[in-house]
Amino acid sequence: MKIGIVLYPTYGGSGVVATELGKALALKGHEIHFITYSHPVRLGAFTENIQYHEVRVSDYPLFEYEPYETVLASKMVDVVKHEGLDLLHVHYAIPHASAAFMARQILKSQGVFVPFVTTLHGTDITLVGKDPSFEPVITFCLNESDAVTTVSESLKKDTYKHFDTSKEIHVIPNFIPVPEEDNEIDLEVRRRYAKDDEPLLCHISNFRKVKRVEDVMKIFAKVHATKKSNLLLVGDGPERFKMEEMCRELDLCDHVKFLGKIQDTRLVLRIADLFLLPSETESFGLAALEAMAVGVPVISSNTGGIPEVNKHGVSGLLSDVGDVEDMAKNALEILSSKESLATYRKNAILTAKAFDIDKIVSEYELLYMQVLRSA
Ligand code: GMT
Repeated sequence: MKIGIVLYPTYGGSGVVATELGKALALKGHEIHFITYSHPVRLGAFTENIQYHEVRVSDYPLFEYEPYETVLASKMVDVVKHEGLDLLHVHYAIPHASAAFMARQILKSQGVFVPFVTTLHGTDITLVGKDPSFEPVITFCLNESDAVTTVSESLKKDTYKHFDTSKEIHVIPNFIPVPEEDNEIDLEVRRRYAKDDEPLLCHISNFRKVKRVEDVMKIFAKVHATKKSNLLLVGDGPERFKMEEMCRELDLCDHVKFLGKIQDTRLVLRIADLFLLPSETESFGLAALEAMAVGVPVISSNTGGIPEVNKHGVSGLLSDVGDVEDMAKNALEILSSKESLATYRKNAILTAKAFDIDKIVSEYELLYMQVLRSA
């Protein structure tokens, strides 16, 4: 198939999933065309079966706001026509699904039919989508999509709750390549951040409010007060400055490192003992799955789609949102002995295997074929 994938190219989970999906489909022989405004961070360069089409918005002085959606729709029309695409797959409802609708209508008027699949990732529905000013556009786009997918059962429920749609929603979860090689910890790298007998905790996110990064620091402070530990913080975003202040106020800076944005987060995860994800809401929690895949148990909140990924007492432990006391207690429980940590590590990998890339990518292929058959 020739597939156009429309995505946000930045560090967010939706962009990561869309890029990894495209790369996996390209490996299976499909021709993939990424359409977005800058080179997707996870794309890499010069890969067989992959082309990247940049959407460029001109900063004409008349425009106070650049009309990205319009330029994106025009780019989709162009790529579908000239590359002969069979299907468009848009990740994130706004503005990708509405631009896809417009592109499909323009192409129809020219005698070309191209269906589009919309994948909802979470914040497009749970945060942005709940802003009433977006509601009519999102509802319309869901109803007009040729197929809609969500990344968890929880997000599917939220979508039906917040939007007036009876459209069938297919749940296709996030995925991960689970490495076959053993997850031996690189002690030399680990020793840069922790002594051998000190636990190394880790959090990776875009430091937005929804991630409750202040809870990460609070949990860490409590764990550290009982058992000398260290914390690695990966990523950047609006809450980072506050976190740096908090770290100084709590006098934890000797044990906390802000690493900033790192492209291959597996390198950090592979030296960690625990992953912290205390989010306010999370449609899936790809970061938790990435940790589990390399054998890092997860201390998380029990909100949204997280319980579908992090299994309580198996791959980690879950608590109510904001209950940092319980999360710290849980962290100490997993770290209480080498045997306990080793069991959680092993079970985290086994749990992650249910989300193996090969299985999930086939689910998308089946859906594409179904859409093309009924088009
Ligand atoms: O919250 C983020 O990290 C970014 C956001 C996005 O849309 O890029 O992530 C959402 O999509 C991911 C991929 O499907 C999910 O794993 C995340 O749980 C989801 N984030 C939220 O729901 C807050």
